[in-house]
Amino acid sequence: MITQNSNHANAAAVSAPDYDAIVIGAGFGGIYMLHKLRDELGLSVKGLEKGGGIGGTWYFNRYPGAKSDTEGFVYRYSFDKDLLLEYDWATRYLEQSDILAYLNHVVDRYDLRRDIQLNTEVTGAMFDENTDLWTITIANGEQFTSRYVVNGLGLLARTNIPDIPGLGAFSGNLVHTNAWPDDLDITGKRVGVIGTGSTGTQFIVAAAQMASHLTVFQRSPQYCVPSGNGPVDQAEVEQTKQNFDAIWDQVRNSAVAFGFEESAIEAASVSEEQRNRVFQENWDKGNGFRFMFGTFADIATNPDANAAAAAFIRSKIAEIVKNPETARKLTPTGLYAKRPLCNEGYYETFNRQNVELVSIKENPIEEITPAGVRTADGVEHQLDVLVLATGFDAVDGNYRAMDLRGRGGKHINDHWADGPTSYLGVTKAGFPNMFMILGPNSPFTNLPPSIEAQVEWIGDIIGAAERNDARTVEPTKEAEDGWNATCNEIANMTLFPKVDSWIFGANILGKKRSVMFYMGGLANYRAQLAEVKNDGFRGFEFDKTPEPSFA
Ligand code: FAD
Ligand code: NA7
Repeated sequence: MITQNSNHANAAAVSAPDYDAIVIGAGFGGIYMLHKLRDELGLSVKGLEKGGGIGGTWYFNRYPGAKSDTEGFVYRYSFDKDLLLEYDWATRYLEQSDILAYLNHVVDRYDLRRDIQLNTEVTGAMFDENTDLWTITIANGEQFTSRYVVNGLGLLARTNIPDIPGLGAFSGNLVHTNAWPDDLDITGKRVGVIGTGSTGTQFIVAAAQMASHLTVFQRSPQYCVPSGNGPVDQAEVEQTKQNFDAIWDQVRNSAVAFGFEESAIEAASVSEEQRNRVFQENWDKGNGFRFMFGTFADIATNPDANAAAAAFIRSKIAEIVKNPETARKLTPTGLYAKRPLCNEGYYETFNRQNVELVSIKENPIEEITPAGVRTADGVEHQLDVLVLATGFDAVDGNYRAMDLRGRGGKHINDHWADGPTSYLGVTKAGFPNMFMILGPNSPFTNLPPSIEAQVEWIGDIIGAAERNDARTVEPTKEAEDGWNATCNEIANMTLFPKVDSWIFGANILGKKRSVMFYMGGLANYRAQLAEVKNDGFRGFEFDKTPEPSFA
């Protein structure tokens, strides 16, 4: 609803802003946002990116084995049919280098590079209530002003370095997977890895084939299913391209947006034999999200259905892993309710002679020494390279790292003392003209389709503000509270909150556990966005007080 806000500050003469909009981050989100605002809305836009290249996740995560675990045909943009049709793929899953090349292609195709400033970390963003402008401060102290700011900071982009005694003492190469140096070759080296999440499991499979010896320091065992990766021939690529309209229609109207039909059948509605047949079929097809959401409708919500899926995976571990003690350590016992993983031969990797598994729950790491890792049993595991696959301060990590202040100079940390919140995952009360791509309580899906939904909606609301000469647009606190209540309610209907993982911020020491995703699925999310827009942007206030006279 467009309203007059009588509390507006004065209409003093101020300098014209440097840009209409500043977009922070040049990953999937920031790239499309820049294109949308500059080329479709005609705004002057500056992109600021911390990294030395574009690509976000796919610029930084260059560890051996890094790839998408969404199938390649839906791990891409769909907003431009020509772009969709002109870019091929050769494997079922895209390697990091493929995705980085694709994103560079997109940036060049729309001539975006000239408006992206690389090697530029934003350290502060402050809203000035007198001018209704944002002041963006970068690491060298330089400042830019803009009317709008869009944060495409990434939800898995703030590195989590664990606090392990002696970490700084290691004399070999210590590296986090999110900052893998191009010149680090682990071939023939003694490698240790801490962490067995999505990243760690990918790395382990690849590194085992390169390292002379690989020591895996596992805190929690993982449920992992095959990915079914392999080559895709050109005929299949062409056929998929011909079906793109239907494919993207299905993706946008699905829950997890992974390009397969989600099951509508409850696990208990079929016999145990039928259930295991369905699990086996999906195990053979491959893909973690398919196994969790394509087998039965209630794996993520019903403890019995979940237990059946977990038992099936456990039986596979027992079948695959030859050493019973290694199999025992690798076997999870709890709920199957972290982000579902898939890989090419994860459990098989532990049958290799050069791979050793250390369960650090049973035999904790005492300290990192110059030569390697010393565990409680007194063994010093000698290493040339120690890899931290310890994940991310997910979702709000990069927001809190900035000096981000909205109305009244109030810091984002003060707004988010009880955990990060938003309205619709894209806006925040008290932060006028500020938008977020994959902000807190955004959909839990294959992410490019959710990113597209958000970028397009942010474009719509900025377009509405521009057409109505609104100087500011921001959500009400009530609207934000309502959205967060919805997200809490939906998350609590699932089993995910019952397990510690980054999805709820449980992986970071001292971080308050909270709901950080909308788990109602992409179709419902898109419907919510459309409804809010069609209802005159319900829950938003547009401030139309007169413009200051720009000097
Ligand atoms: P990012 O790609 O994270 O980009 C954010 C950018 O913002 C970064 O370049 C960062 O440097 C920049 N930035 C942050 N703060 C600042 C600042 N203060 N100043 C300047 N720049 C800043 N998702 C899937 O859907 N499917 C997958 O298979 C999948 N696989 C993944 C595998 C790995 C190893 C990782 C880490 C993530 C994976 N993801 C996957 C999630 C992935 O992050 C998203 O799919 C997508 O790439 C996010 O794009 P983005 O633009 O939102 O964020
Ligand atoms: P995750 O999924 O958070 O995994 C991190 C792993 O590191 C996990 O196995 C953790 O064990 C382990 N970890 C974290 N801190 C420690 C310490 N202090 N000591 C030992 N082990 C530790 O991050 P990923 O990068 O794998 O994946 C994140 C997302 O990125 C993923 O879902 C994809 O979307 C891409 P834990 O399980 O907490 O016991």
